[in-house]
Amino acid sequence: MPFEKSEKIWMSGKFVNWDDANIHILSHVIHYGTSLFEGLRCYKTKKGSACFRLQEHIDRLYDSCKIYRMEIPYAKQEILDACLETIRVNKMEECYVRPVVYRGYGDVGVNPFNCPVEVTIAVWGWGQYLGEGALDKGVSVRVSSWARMAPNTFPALAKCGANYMNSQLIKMEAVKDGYMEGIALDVYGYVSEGSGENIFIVNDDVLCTPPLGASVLPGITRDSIITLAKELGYEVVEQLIPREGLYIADEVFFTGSAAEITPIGYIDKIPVGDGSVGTITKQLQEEFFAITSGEKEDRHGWLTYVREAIPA
Ligand code: PPE
Repeated sequence: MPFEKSEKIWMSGKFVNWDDANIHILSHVIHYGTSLFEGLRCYKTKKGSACFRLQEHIDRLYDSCKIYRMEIPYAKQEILDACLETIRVNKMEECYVRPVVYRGYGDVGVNPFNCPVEVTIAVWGWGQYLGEGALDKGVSVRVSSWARMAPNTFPALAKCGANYMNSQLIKMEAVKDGYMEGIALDVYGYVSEGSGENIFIVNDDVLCTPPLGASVLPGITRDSIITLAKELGYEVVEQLIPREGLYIADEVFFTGSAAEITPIGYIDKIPVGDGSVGTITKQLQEEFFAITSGEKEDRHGWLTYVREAIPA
């Protein structure tokens, strides 16, 4: 999935040119994976550009940092405003927003406490995360031979850069084998999540997604889909899913800020249903995009306008 550069990146309070947004090679983050980050989308709506669930993403960023004993040297509102300002400065109508908090240059060795906590925010144009056409046609995936991290090792509730070494193993294996993505199981063999997405299965009109204890990121899109599905009258359960449950589900789909609602057509070459996009998946996709595009009322207050919302 190609991306489109923007002009300026916010680095610790200042805008610098995209090509000059550098850090010291001895920054703690380079050696030990000390970064906590977020990713969210800003959508073009009829009332102007708006970020989807910006507040919740910033809240999760602070939670991730709390787990790793990192104090962000800015108030939440300052980071939130800086995200909006970065979109405005880059004149983006629609983009992906990536705030990152990391330990910079100060000391060597594992102990992070003498390395400063730095914050940066970049925005770029990003198309469909799992390939052109993924949202309409669905993707073919494999169950990974790599497990997601075990409880009490790498905290799954923290969106830490280091966790993405595990994600990379899952992704690389899938790509090398000709799949768009991998589904990881947890260390007990239950379904966990994709390398960068949460997962849902649908059976007899009931949605099921792994609970937070199954080494998943507490996805904000996951939460949005749980809310929307319940509003549409579906039952939603958070339950452990055995691997084989994937093969016999009526529908399976991924959720994520980047992946949005991506249907899964095949798992290990076995068709999900008949391999085409499921009706409930489609219905949830439509509901989700009706809100992100501003076509339907933002009844949950999920949109933060980049500028003043244009009155209807
Ligand atoms: N699990 C993982 C491991 C994950 O990385 C993401 C988001 C999710 C679940 C879904 O969370 P949420 O975005 O809050 O619904 N992955 C981000 C990074 C993707 C990347 O390649 O970078 C994203 O979707 O922005």
